[in-house]
Amino acid sequence: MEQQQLANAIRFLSIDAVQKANSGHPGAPLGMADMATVLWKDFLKHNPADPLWINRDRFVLSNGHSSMLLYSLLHLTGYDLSIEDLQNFRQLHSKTPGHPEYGYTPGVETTSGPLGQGIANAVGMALAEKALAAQFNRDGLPVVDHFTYAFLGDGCLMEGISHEACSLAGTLKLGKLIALWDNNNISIDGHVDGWFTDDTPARFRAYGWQVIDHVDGHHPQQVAAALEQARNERQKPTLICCKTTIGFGSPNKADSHDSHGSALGKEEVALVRETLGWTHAAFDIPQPIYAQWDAREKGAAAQADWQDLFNRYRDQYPEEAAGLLRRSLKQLPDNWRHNSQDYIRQLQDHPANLATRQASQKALSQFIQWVPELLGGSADLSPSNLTRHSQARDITPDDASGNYISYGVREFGMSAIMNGVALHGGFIPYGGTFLMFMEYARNAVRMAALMKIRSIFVYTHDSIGLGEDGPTHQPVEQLAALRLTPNMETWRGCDQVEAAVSWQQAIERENGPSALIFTRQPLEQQPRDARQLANIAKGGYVLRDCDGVPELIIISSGSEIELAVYAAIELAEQGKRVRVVSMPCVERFEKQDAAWRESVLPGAVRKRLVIEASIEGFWRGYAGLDGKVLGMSSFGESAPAAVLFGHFGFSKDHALAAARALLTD
Ligand SMILES: Cc1ncc(C[n+]2csc(CCOP(=O)(O)OP(=O)(O)O)c2C)c(N)n1
Ligand SMILES: [Mg+2]
Repeated sequence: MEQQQLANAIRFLSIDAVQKANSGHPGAPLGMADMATVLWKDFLKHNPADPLWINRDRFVLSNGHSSMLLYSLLHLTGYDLSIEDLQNFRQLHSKTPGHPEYGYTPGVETTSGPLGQGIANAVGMALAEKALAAQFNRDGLPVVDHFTYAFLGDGCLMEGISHEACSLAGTLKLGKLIALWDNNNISIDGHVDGWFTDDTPARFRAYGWQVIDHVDGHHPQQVAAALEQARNERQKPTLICCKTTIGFGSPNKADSHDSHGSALGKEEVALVRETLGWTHAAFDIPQPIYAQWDAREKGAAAQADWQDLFNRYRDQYPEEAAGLLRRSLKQLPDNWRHNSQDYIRQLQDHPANLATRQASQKALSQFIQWVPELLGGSADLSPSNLTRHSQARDITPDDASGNYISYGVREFGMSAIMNGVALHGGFIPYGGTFLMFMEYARNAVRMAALMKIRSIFVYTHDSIGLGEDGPTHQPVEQLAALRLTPNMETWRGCDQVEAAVSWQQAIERENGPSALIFTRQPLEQQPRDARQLANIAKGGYVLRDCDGVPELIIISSGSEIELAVYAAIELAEQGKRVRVVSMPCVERFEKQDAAWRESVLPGAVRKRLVIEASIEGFWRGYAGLDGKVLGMSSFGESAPAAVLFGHFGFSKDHALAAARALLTD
C-alpha cells in the first residue's frame, strides 16, 4: 500500500474531527502527516498494548495544537483510543482534549500546547534516558536504550525556552534526541518572513547539534534517510529540518495561515477529499489501511525481546534490576518512611539554628542515600541554593552516571527539563533558583501541577530577608502565586525540622509538584513534642498553645515564626491566652478535614494576626474581618536584612504591638 494512503488516513481523521468539533487546528496535521507516517510506521519502538513499557521510544508533539495528528496516530496504531474518542475531540471529559494532555490519553507522553515546552520536556526525557542508562546498563545488557523523538514547529523555535533547552542538550551530548522541525514558514499571523528569519540550521549547529537540512517533509524516502542518519549519530542531538506545506491537500488554504487554527469548512474538506483522492466517509477507515497501521504485533514482539534481555539482566544483576523496576514504577524504597522519620526525630532532638537552605542541604545529604533517584541541580546558583549535597556527582557530557546537573542560567529551561525527567520516570528531579526567578519558569511550574507530576522546585532567598541584593531579587507576591496554583504544594518551613519534613513530603508526593521555600538567613529551632512533630505534615498545626480557649491566634510561617513566638511569650507573661499556628504548607492544611482545621483555627476565635514577609492580600481570608495581616504591600528595598525587616515592620516590637492592639480592640 502506498505510504500516501496511510498518511491520508491521518489527514482525514484529523480534519474530519476538527470539522466535527468545529474547532481545532487542521493545517499542521495535514502538513506533518507524511513525516509522522515514516516515523511511526518504520522507526518508533512502542507497544500500543502497553503504553507504559519503560523502554519505549518517547514521542513528544511540541507543537501541541496539532493534537489530532497524535490522536490519529494513537488510534491507527492500536492504542486504547476508539473512533468514538476521536469523534469526541475537544469535548468535556473526552480522551481527546484540545491539546494533548498527560494522563488523559494512553500514549500521550506530556501535555503540550504552550509552545516550546514540549521540546524542553523532550530534552528532559533524553537526559533521563542517558542518565538512567549510564547508571543501570551493563556490558551487553542495555536495558535502558531508547530514542526520544519530538515534532516542533516555527512557534516552538521562536520561543526562548527552545534556546535554553536545546543549548543544554547540545552541551550534554544527548545523542538519542531527534527533533523534526515542521518548517512550513507559517505561524498565526501569516508567512513568518516578517518575524522569524533566523538561520535555524546554523543556530542548532552552534549548539553542537547535527542538523539535517533541506529534507522534503512530504518525501518519505528523504525523511527515512534523515531518521537513519539521526539514529546513527550518538554524540549529538539531531534536528531534521522538514520543509512542509501547512494545510497540504487543501486547494484554497494550503500554505496559508487560514488553515492553522479553525475548521476548514465542509466545502473545503470535500475539496481536500477530491484533491487527495480520498473516497471514504468521515471516520471511515478501510480495513486494509487499519491493518497496515496496526503496530500491536510488532510492538508486542519488541517488548518481548526487551523482556528477554531484562530477564537475563535480572539473573546477573538482581539488585540493579529491582532498583530499576522500583524507580520506574515510581515507588520509594521500603525503608524510606522509617528512615526519614527517624532522621527528622533526631533533628528535633539535636537543635541547631540553621538557615533553612542549609537545613535543606543537610536533609538532602541524608535522603539521597535512601532515595538515589533524586536527580538534583540548580540554574547556576548551586552555592546559594545549596542544592549540591554531600553525595553529589556531576552529570557531564561524557559521563551521565552522576546525580547532579548544572543547568546554567536557564530557570524556565531547567523547570521544563525537570518535568521531562519526571515524565520519563526513573528519577525524582529537583532544581533550585532564587524564589524571585520562579517567575522566569512560571509556566513550567504550572505545567508540573497540571500534569500532576513529581517535580520538586527548590526556591531559596525567600523574602526581603535576602537583604542587600534589593527589590529585584526580593520575592513579594511569588509565594501567593505558587499557593494559588491548583495542585501545587508550597512549603515554607520555619526551622531545620520543618525544612526536612518539607523534603520528606515532596519526595512522597505522587500526584503533583512541590515548591520548597528556604531562607538565606539562619532561623532558630522551635521546640516540639512528638505529636507536634507528626503534625507538621498536616501543613498547619499548633506550635505553641495556651491554657483554655485562645483570645488571639497568631498564624505565621518560615522566618516570621520567631516573631510570632516572641509576641506570644510576652503576652502570656501578661496573662493573655495566645496560640501560635505554624503554617508551613497552606495547601496541605486546606486538604485536612474540617475537624483538624477547626482544632487548629477554631472558628470562634476571631482575633487573628498573620505575620509573613510576603504579599499580605493572600492572607486576608485567614485573618478574617476582625484580624490583621502583618505582610508586604510593596516591593522591597536594598539594605541589610535586619534593617529591612525593621523597616517593613517585621520586628519583635512591632509584632508584639500588633498583637496587643488586636487584643485591646
Ligand atoms: C507559549 C504559547 N504562545 C502562544 C500560543 C498560541 N499559538 C498556538 S499555535 C501558534 C503559532 C505557532 O506557529 P507554528 O508552530 O509555526 O504552527 P503552524 O501554524 O505552522 O501549525 C501560536 C502563537 C501557544 N500555544 N503557546
Ligand atoms: Mg509553522
